[in-house]
Amino acid sequence: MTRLLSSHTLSDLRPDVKTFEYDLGKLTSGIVHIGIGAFHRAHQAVFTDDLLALDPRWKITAVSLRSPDIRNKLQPQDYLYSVLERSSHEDRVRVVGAIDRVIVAPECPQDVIEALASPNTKVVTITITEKGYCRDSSGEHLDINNAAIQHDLAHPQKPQTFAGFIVEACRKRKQSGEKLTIISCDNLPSNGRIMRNIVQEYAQLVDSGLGRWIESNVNFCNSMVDRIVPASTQLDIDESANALGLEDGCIVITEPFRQWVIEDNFAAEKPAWNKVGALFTADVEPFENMKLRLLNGAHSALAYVGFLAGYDYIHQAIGDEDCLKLIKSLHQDLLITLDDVPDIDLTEYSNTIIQRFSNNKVPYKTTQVASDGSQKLPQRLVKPLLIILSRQNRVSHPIAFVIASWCRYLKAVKESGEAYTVADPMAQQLVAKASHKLDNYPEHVADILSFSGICNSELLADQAFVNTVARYLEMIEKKGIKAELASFGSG
Ligand code: CS2
Repeated sequence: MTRLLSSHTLSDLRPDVKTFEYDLGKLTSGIVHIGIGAFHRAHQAVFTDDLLALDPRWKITAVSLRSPDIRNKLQPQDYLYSVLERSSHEDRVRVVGAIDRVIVAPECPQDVIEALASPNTKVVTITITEKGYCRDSSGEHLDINNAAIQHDLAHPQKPQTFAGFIVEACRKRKQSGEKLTIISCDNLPSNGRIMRNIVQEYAQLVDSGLGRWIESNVNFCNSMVDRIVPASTQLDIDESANALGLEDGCIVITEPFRQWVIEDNFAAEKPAWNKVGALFTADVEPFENMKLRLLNGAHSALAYVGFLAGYDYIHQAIGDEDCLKLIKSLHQDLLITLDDVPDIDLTEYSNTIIQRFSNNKVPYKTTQVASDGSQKLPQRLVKPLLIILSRQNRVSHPIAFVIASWCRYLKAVKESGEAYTVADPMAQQLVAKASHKLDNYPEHVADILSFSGICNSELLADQAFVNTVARYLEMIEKKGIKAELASFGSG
């Protein structure tokens, strides 16, 4: 039987597996990461693993805000795991030793507060997904009616949200006077600025003096993160032994590409991630907009359209000529909305994204990208649609087509009649609205879009926009998505 990856079995690794270039015993923790999913393990933890070879002070104390699964798998492996980078011509595998331990927040919330409050912790990184920010409908501020926020206000010593944890930790940091830097790594524009709003607004509700301390002592950095990392499957785990020579219950499969652009706004010490491939810059916004629209916007498009057209994976969807045509036309429109980005040719960037989506060695489920549409679509596609509307006084057809596909997707039934689950914080209500047959398509579309909050009232008052989405939805329902997609752009 294959042995389990751990610090005692490293000598069993296949010779081509890259291992860490530092002494595991000599590392100290300097970072707390909240949200230890596959993305963190393949992204920030890999940058940090490279950095540890140059500077041993930055081992990561990871926190899972919900499930104990990853901790249960990593603990018997001494928190070691592997990252398998796959492209059409090559597989490369490495073992990462950057994680010190994993705290499961619901089991011991005080340990999370202690880790965040520790003077050794200089930097906190977060990947808590769009919905983890607990934003209100403006997308920028705290939703005080959010159930988890209400819980934290009532039980400050047993928080569930990032804001709840960080504010309690800052109460302790205030005593030691230790400054802190928080880096947001979620797919939101100005993610650090939004998190600062959320934390400040929450702190004001709890203790305004503490709020003032946070304002002067905690810095929030925007950051743009990029790497395609599908959720790991049991098959990946079963096959880990082939790549490693050892079994790894936490292996992550990813593409070779990775990018991290971080706002250079640190409160105190700064891990030198720039020495291992990250970019520090004064202004992350152009990078964020580029990535959120050209990559994530196109990803969402392929997720809804591709899924409805019968594709389980993104690489299958982009392999369909008509989907590809739609994505190219979407990219043309999205490019209009972007400013220049330092040292990046945006057309070349768009082409690279199509190649990355085509990587069938890193199969990414359309349903994974399709999740949480109400949280993702505003920044990925609605914002650019608004920019095109104001600059060129026209509705972007590829974006309208994708929004119509999302409305169709929300019905939770395939064209074949087979049912599926829609994952979204508003799933129940959205599915009910999308399934409720209205004869008048424009009214139906306006009903879904206004309830979901993805469009503001000004956009909903734009009849040309609502009618365009409504016409696409009607055609998708009457002709079927494949036929409507085939005729897209020809009329
Ligand atoms: C994807 C992203 O699931 C999704 O919504 O669009 O996770 C995407 O794979 C990453 O942002 C790539 O960096």
